[in-house]
Amino acid sequence: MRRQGTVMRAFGGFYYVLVESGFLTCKPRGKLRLEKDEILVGDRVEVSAVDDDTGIIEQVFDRKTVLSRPKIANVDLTVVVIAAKNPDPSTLLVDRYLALVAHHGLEAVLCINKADLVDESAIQSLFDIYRSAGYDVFVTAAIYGHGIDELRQRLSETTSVLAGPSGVGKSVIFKALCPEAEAKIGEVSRRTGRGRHTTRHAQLVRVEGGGLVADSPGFSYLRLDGISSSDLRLLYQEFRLYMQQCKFKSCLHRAEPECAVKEAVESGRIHRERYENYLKLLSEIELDQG
Ligand SMILES: Nc1nc2c(ncn2[C@@H]2O[C@H](COP(=O)(O)OP(=O)(O)OP(=O)(O)O)[C@@H](O)[C@H]2O)c(=O)[nH]1
Ligand SMILES: [Mg+2]
Ligand SMILES: [Zn+2]
Repeated sequence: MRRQGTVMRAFGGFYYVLVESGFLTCKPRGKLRLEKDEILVGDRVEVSAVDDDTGIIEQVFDRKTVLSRPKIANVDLTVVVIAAKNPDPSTLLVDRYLALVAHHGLEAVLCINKADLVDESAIQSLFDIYRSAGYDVFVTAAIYGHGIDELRQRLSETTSVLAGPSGVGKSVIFKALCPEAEAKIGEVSRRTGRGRHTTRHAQLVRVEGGGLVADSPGFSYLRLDGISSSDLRLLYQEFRLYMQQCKFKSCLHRAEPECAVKEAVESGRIHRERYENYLKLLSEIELDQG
C-alpha cells in the first residue's frame, strides 16, 4: 500500500518519514536516487511500506519552497534566532539572513534568546529595530523556558525552521518546544572539543498544537548568492511602503534624488540601522557582481 508522508530526518542514506500511522525508516527506490540528486528534510514523499517500520520512497513531490541555509524543503516560516549576548548579536548578519529568507519566499520572525544575560534596555533596542520593520519578535530565555509558550503558539499549524548563528540556543529552544519528540528521536548533535553540542543536520519534529518545526546547524557567514542589487531592495518589506514614491522606478535608495525611502529614514519611519545595513549589503552585492 502506498501512502504519503514527510521526510523528518535524513541519516546515512536512510530517511525517517512521518506517515499517518507513525514513522517509517525508508530508502529511496533505486531509480529515484538517480533522478533526484538528493531528498531533503521536509520533502513530501510517497512511500510503499515494506513492513510496520520500514518503507521505500517511490516519489518526491514538487517542493513549495526550498531554503538554501539550512537545506530544507517546504518550510513556510523561518525563526531567525539570535542571542542577546554570547555570541553578541549582529544586525548585519540578521538582515543578511532575512534578505535570503525573503528571497526564497519564506516568512520570517525573529527570536532574541538568552534574554537572561542582558538588561532589558539591550533587548528593547533590538526589539524596536525589527518590530518597526514589521517582523514579529519573540524574546526567550530558553534554558529557563521563558517565552517558549508564545513562540510555540506562533509555530502551530505551520512548518518552520529554527536558523541562526552557532551557539545562540536553537537546540535548547527546539527541545523546549517539543520535549517529548526530542526524547523519541534521540541525539542529533555532537559534542565538540570545547565541550559544546553542535547540531550537524536539520531535522523536523511535530509541535504541540499541530505543525512541524526543524532544528538546524548554525552558520557564521552567509553569501547573498543569486540576489541582485535590484532584488535586494524588494526584500526589505518596510521599504515597500515608500518606494512607489521614489522619483525613479529603478531607485536603489542610495544617491538618487527625491528618494522616499531615504526621506523615511530621515524622519525615523524606517530604522536607520536597517537602512545602513542595506547599503552595506548593496555594495557587497555590487562588488561580487563587478
Ligand atoms: N544563559 C543562557 N544560555 C542559553 C540559553 N539558551 C541556550 N543557552 C546556552 O547556549 C549554549 C548553546 O546552545 P545550543 O542550543 O547548543 O546552541 P545552537 O544554536 O543549537 O548551536 P549550533 O547547534 O552550534 O548551531 C548552550 O551552552 C546552552 O546552554 C538561554 O536562554 N540563556
Ligand atoms: Mg544546535
Ligand atoms: Zn528610493
